[in-house]
Amino acid sequence: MNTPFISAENKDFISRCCYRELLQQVIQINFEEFDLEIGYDSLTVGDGGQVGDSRTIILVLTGSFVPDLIVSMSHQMWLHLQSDESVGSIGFKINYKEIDKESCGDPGTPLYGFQEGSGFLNGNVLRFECQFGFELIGERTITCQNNNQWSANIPMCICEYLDLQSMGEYVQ
Ligand SMILES: [Ca+2]
Repeated sequence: MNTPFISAENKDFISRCCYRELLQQVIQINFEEFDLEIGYDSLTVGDGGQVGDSRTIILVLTGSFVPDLIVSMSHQMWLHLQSDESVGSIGFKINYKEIDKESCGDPGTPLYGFQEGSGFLNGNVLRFECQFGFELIGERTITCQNNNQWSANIPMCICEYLDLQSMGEYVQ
């Protein structure tokens, strides 16, 4: 692991501009709630200090399907909410935290499931299993990509009985 060299003369410069980079932290946001009018209202998430800079856009989100979490590559992140003039949206609720650089963060564990893996760093792979009686829907393994995003959302564990019923295949 590389530790940045700090001399007496560059210490002041660092304390003014870059100490977060030295701490090697990036920003992770999690969505607790998200529901925007699909196609008309959107939330743009960007990486860096320049709000709206199209070169730094990570994702544009609309509707109700969102990633489990989004992680920046730098120590700054911007969010830009846009709505049209008609039809309201519930909106969104997020929380954020600082995590180590070159990490995708902990995406969590599915309800009624397990998470196995070596960590959350770039290149690490997580594997998911469901408890007995629950079926895994989605990706069984996900990879922490070099852009600090997981390759997919975590899967869901669905009760097999409920799943069959919801698909209209329940046999009495
Ligand atoms: Ca709207």
